[in-house]
Amino acid sequence: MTDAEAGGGSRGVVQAFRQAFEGEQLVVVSNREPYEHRWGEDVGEIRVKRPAGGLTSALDPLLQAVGGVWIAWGSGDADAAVVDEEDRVRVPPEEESYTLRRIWLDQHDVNRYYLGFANQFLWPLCHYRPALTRVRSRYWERYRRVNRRFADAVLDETRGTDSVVWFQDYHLALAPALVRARRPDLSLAHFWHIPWPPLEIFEVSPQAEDLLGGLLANDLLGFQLPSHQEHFLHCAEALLGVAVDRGAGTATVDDHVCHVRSFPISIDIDTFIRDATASGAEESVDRLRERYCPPGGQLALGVDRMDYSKGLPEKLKAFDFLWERYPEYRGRLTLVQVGVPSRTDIEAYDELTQKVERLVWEINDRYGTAEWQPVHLIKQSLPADRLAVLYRAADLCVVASLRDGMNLVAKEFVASQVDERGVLLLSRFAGAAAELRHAIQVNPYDPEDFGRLLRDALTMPQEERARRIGAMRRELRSIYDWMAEIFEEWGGIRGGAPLPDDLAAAIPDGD
Ligand code: GDG
Repeated sequence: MTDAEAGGGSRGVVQAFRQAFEGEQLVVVSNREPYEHRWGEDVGEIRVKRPAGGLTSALDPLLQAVGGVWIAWGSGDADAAVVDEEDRVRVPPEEESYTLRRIWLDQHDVNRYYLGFANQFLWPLCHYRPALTRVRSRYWERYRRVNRRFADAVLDETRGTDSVVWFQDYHLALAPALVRARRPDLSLAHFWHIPWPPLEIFEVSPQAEDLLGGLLANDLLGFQLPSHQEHFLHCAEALLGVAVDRGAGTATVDDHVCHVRSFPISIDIDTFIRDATASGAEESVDRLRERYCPPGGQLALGVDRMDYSKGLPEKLKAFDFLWERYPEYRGRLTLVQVGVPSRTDIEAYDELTQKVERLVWEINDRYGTAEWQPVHLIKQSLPADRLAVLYRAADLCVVASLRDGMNLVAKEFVASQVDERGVLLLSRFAGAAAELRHAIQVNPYDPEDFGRLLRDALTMPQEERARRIGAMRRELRSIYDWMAEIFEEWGGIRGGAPLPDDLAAAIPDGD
């Protein structure tokens, strides 16, 4: 990729979609919605909050171009005020081009389906942390019920139409089977954004069979990496006894074939380059470096949700080791760590935040001086354009995930490094490590080696920095390539046989 080439990415996706599914309605199903309506400060004023995440903002232009329906949780406080009697609203507000169908969650749903089963069971399990899972029958019961609600909305929105349905992520593992049981003619695909763990971890799940059955109802099931794909096939084979063909990447239950593939997700490269080079960006880079970077020194950057999968304490311990073992970096290297608060109602996240704050305080107390503060912890979400400038300004970007499906931060840093002088230190346990081969790979569990690799990065000559980051920038693929690839694959295998009775029966009824 070159800066000039990056552009108009969504056009190719629209084409890929039309080629695969001409004349069919696209239905996207995700937990989070692309537009949120919120009450403003003036009486009766309603504001629209725009797509925030990378995937949401990449899918939105596709839906705008091809029309269709997006089904998601109506999480905004004014969402209910703008929908029609079918819970639908046309979006985007200024140029209505597709339908957003909202699902309502009450406080119990949020606590048990979202914070409970999805984020205190599936999330830790899929990040290889079974000890952090919390098994509660009320979580599971509500997860089933909410999945049933999403499935019912899909059935509503596809009635009398030829549609293809694309589910996103771990919140919706049961919905595909619930849909297929009633509409075997629909073509279903699902992308699982987080890792799929090995059998020895997944089998901890009391609901292993139901979860597998739910996902096997898809025609196409996508994971980030071949290893996640293999783990899933192994689980399906061992726990459900389904016929698996590894060469073909399929799991067959009677006459239904689920194609299991890997599609490493990426970012909208164009947007990051645009923000990193916008007018005033260079001045912002200078200001940021002046503020955080000691004169003649270097600036290290971390950007993570405050999540135990991201290895924040491990990262801090590696910096601690560096400043302790190589005192010449005291006063010459500053770490700016953006730690966006996340899932704050969950105890494990609260504990992590406290641990990170304590470590930062200790490090700053140990090495800080009147003129220099070693670590700046920014506990808030920054505007996206500011993030791109920060990526551009950094000498090092450090990703220490203990386990990560992909890690988009690593790719965003690479894209935003338009001056090609930054070094990426990337955990070997992040999915992105498979593609970003020119990063310095680190093992976050080994703080001493990690610390030494930080020092290697700090002493790396500019020529080598440019060679590494330049190679990664050229190889970086965009999220639009990822989507186009999924549509091509999906179009190639489309068609659906009825879900076998035993698999349909394995899925418990919701309400
Ligand atoms: C899951 C999987 C997979 C962070 N701080 C700010 C901000 N961010 C944005 C980043 C990036 C996103 O959040 C984080 O994405 P990651 O990929 O790093 O991690 P998860 O949130 O855990 O995502 C992961 C991903 O799904 C996609 O499939 O890669 O493995 O865990 O885009 O830029 N954005 C803004 N301000 C911030 O302060 N605007």
